[in-house]
Amino acid sequence: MLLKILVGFLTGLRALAAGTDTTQQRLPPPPPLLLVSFDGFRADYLLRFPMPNLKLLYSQGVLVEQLKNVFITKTFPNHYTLVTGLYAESHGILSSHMYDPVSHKLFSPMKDTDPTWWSKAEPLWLTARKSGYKTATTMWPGSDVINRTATHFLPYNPDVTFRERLGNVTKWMQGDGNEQGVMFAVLYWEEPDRSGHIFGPENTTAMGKALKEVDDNIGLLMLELKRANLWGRINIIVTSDHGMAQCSTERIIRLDDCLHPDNYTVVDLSPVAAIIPRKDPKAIYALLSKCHAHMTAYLKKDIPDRLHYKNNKRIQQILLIADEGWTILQRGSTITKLGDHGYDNSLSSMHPFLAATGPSFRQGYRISSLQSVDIYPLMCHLLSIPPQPNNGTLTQARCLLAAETCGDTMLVIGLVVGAQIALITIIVLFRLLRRRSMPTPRAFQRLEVDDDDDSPLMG
Ligand SMILES: *[C@@H]1O[C@H](CO)[C@@H](O)[C@H](O)[C@H]1NC(C)=O
Ligand SMILES: *[C@@H]1O[C@H](CO)[C@@H](O)[C@H](O)[C@H]1NC(C)=O
Ligand SMILES: *[C@@H]1O[C@H](CO)[C@@H](O)[C@H](O)[C@H]1NC(C)=O
Ligand SMILES: *[C@@H]1O[C@H](CO)[C@@H](O)[C@H](O)[C@H]1NC(C)=O
Ligand SMILES: CC(=O)N[C@H]1CO[C@H](CO)[C@@H](O)[C@@H]1O
Ligand SMILES: [Zn+2]
Repeated sequence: MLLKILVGFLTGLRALAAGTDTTQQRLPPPPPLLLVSFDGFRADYLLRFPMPNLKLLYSQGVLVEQLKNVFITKTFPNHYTLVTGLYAESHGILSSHMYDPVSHKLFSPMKDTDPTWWSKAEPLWLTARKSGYKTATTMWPGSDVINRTATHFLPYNPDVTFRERLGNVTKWMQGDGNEQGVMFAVLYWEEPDRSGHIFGPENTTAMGKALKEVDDNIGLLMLELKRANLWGRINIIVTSDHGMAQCSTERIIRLDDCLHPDNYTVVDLSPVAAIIPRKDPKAIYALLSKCHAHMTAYLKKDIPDRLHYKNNKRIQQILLIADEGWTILQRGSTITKLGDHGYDNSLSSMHPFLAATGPSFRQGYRISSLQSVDIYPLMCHLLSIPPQPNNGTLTQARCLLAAETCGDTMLVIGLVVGAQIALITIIVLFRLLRRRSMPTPRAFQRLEVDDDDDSPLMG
């Protein structure tokens, strides 16, 4: 603990020193940054499927095996977190379906361009623009919001192929004689989320096919960046918004079994339901909280702090959270997908991964986990842009960078060395004691046993 505090203190001092450095010298512009999201890329797909191109990419860079994302583990909240560093309650995009009790507006993925939904936070493509950089977006959730767009953008259209999105991004990053290249670009692709929902993550045949296509697209990305002479000159982060859990017709929660649907309005249904009670909220909550063993009901004020999903007017009075793999249904409807996400963000099935490569990253380095809110301060650091207020830190993400000596590595080395010194000291002491205490048979016996136990550790 003490060591950790000391390391933290030293890191802080170093950051301070670095801060004063930059104000004194005029540094060359940083390498441009490309952030790519393959929607719904569950972390363990990397272990289950070959992915040769992705492996080639991170063998020349870094890998974060699991990214702890934010609740709720849905597409819109998590994509906005990646570019703002904020929990959903703070950036205001709480789900893919929302109701705002003040403006009485409804939000859905097909009705998302009204800026009032997004204005609680500023995505990095806007902040970077304000810092004088050119920016570009292709289909990222929230990227075609009125008055909040990047320098260049493609409006959302699922029919535009990956190759076309990539072609546009590359062109914008390259620039030409008249136009300076963009400094920060984001690229979004709908797979493997789409296949994960239809077939379920456990369908190895179907997911193998979808992930082969994703990996081919990563190969295309590497080729295209090489062709454009950007590979090796720009930083690239490849990540995702959330994972995917297997659903089943055998894991259904029917709200109608507990309460007549006339008693409440549903804003969002599964796997996390946002409920507005029509009448007596206490009575309706009481019925819903006893409804099913695999569903937890919360009154807004009782939503656990660890979810960071409470302090926002767009969170409704009652929240229902289904257990992993369970589906909440209403009005006699049936299950339509074999895979879903949105569940508790402490579940590893909900976590995506992160891979990165480029001049600023270490080579052949991996860490087991990182918070997704930490990616935003990392990207600001890479671009030398002052971050907006956010919920992330650079403490752990710093370890991924080539120019950094990592506090955590030093801590681990320190602990290992410390433990070895302690072990050797104890063994030497026991040996000494054993010699001195020969006359007492009982102590001798006990020490014999201890000595045997120690020997494997010595070897
Ligand atoms: C966009 O910005 C313009 C100019 O500032 C403003 O007049 C307009 O109302 C804005 N549109 C929306 C939808 O906020
Ligand atoms: C950019 O995207 C459009 C579709 O929106 C496509 O028609 C065009 O070919 C793309 N440009 C490049 C250079 O790939
Ligand atoms: C897996 O998906 C394939 C389609 O790729 C389908 O034919 C097959 O029935 C699915 N298997 C299971 C167990 O659902
Ligand atoms: C997250 O960051 C925002 C902006 O700084 C802040 O208002 C909020 O309190 C933070 N949340 C937590 C849980 O620290
Ligand atoms: C608890 C509660 O308010 N239940 C009501 C739900 O709606 C049905 C039908 O409108 C009423 O009969 C219940 O009293
Ligand atoms: Zn998604």
